[in-house]
Amino acid sequence: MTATTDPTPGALPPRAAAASDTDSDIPEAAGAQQTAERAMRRARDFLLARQDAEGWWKGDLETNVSMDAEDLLLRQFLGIRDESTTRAAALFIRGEQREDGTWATFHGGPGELSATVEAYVALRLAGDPPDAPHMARASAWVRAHGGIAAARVFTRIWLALFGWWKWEDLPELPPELLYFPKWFPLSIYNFGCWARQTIVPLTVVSAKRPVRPAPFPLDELHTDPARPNPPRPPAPLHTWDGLFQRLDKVVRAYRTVAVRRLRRAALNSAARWIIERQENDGCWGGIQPPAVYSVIALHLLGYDLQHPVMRAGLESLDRYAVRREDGARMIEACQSPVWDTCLATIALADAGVPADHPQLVKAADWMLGEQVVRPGDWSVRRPELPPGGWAFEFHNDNYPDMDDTAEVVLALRRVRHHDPQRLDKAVERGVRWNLGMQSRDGGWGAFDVDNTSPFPNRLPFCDFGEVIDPPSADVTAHVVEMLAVEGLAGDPRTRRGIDWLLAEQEPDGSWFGRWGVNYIYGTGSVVPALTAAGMPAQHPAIRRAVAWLERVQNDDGGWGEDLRSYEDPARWSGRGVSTASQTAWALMALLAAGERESEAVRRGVDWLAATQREDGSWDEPQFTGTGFPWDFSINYHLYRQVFPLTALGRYVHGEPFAEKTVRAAAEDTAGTVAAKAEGR
Ligand code: R03
Repeated sequence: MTATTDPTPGALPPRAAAASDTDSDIPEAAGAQQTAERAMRRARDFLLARQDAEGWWKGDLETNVSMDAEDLLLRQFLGIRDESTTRAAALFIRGEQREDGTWATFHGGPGELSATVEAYVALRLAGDPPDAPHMARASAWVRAHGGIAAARVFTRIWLALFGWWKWEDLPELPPELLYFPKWFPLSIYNFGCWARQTIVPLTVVSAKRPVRPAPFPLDELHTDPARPNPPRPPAPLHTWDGLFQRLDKVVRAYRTVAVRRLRRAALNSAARWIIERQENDGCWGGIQPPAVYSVIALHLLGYDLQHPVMRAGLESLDRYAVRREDGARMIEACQSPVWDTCLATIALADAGVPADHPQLVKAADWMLGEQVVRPGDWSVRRPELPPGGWAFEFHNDNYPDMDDTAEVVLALRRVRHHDPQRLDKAVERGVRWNLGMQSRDGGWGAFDVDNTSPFPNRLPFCDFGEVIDPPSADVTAHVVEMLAVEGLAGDPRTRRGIDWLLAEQEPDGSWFGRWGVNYIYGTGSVVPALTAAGMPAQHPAIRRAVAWLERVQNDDGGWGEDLRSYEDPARWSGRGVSTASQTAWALMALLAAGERESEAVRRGVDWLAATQREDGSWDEPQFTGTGFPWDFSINYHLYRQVFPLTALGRYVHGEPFAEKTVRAAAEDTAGTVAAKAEGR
């Protein structure tokens, strides 16, 4: 990443520029305002210096070693694993192992069986001997925790590819699934888009059941090598699990008699479905798992590695690799340029960077070029809706999402662009798309409408992560905030979104965080949305949220929430070591709720200022992003920068769109919001 333009503090509005720009001018007993301004300026300059010349920002998207292990297993399967890639990946994987021999899926988390199995196998591919102390510790731990048999389905699929697990002991996933009509309970369009894109190629793998020669035995990961695939106890027939287990048996029986022509046609349909969805850069959906399985599936269907589809697919996989300073190679689950760029733009604007600053204009130009202007899978449920959303990644035209669309619109509105008509038109299309993607219940999911079927979760195959995409409080809040800023606070659709949010509030006053950890993220998203829509700070829902945030503030003045809040909310909701991004989310909610002069806000701002590094950034080893609650966590490396900058900026300069928000309340002629405020 390179800096394009030097930051121009001289061009800042009077309020920020009036403050001293050199640290030495600040007296010892600097007030909270000055402390915040100094921290804000340093954070702003750090961020400005990290914009790519093309206009985007992108922080590393750190997840866990399953990504790296599966990348090596894929290369092994295709016969293209090379020494230098293996060595660099192994360096990363070894560095992530903990004292007890395990790997976790987030910083400070407990050892996780499937990740540990996969990482162990990857290190064996790299040549680490099973009796080396670090390897022996890992395999002993795996055996003590149920061995391979207790690992998730995805892990056992990877092992089955090399004969380390039996295909017969995996759930069936027939390619005929593609023929289910879109109204059918198990239609692929009832799965979340990430699951859909993964399941379609896996139906091919499941039908072909390929086994490549194992490069070594793996007895040490079985609890009993003589009985490597112990049967799982069946669930009672009258339960959903029991029913779906029987269904699996039926599909298994069908496998032996599968109508040949039907099966061949289904496999061809799967290939076509996959190839139609390959992006311009060769990837699938901008995320790693579908790309990995699509390459395997097409290979099994006879596409050789030189075929253009395969070449592009493999090249796209290389782009998920990040080189670390020590030469280690880390695989990203996906890349976040659109998300990082809109959040950075908002943060810089909050920090007082002028709307016509060349770097903001450049960011806006880049975002405008990223708008998705063609239909994708979402149009299966909304065939009449014109396109106009934004996706999270560089290339993902099939799967724009409502979260990115809302935040990009909010970001574009903070920039004074030289072609305002172009910007207005893009915003208009984005708004229309988001409005058209509202779910029946009034909320918004991330990628699809009404993706709420209870059936996908029942499949024995689906034992990892989320497989549906129902509305969430964080996405709904971002959309509501955007609609309010667009002057649509009084629109009945916005109202239904607000009602949905109010109904979702937890008894303790917080909101659940689906895509960020956790109740602090949910609450930090919802409160600013409600106030932007004109809800007075005195509204009981907002008072309860404020009280909750004040109650969970740490003694050091910051906020933090451990990922265990997803497993054990009673103990961990709102609790954990203070982090920069979570402290910022809490502050964003409190500031929106009119708490600027409160003790809680002052202490939070002080915490941010005191923990800031010399270079204007923050350390944040904790994972504060969520891929799937508990199962898959993300450390977005720019979260530690953009959210504190927004919080400090709003502390120093006030809320964005403050006049608009007041107007939204005044124009609320129907009196809905005011009526709610009085508890009617
Ligand atoms: C922050 C808000 C923006 N937001 C989108 C953010 C998405 C980022 C994560 C995408 O990465 C993925 C990783 C995955 N893994 N496994 C799966 C997967 C999906 C996405 C997965 C899990 C179950 C099935 C299929 C795939 Br079934 C590691 C809205």
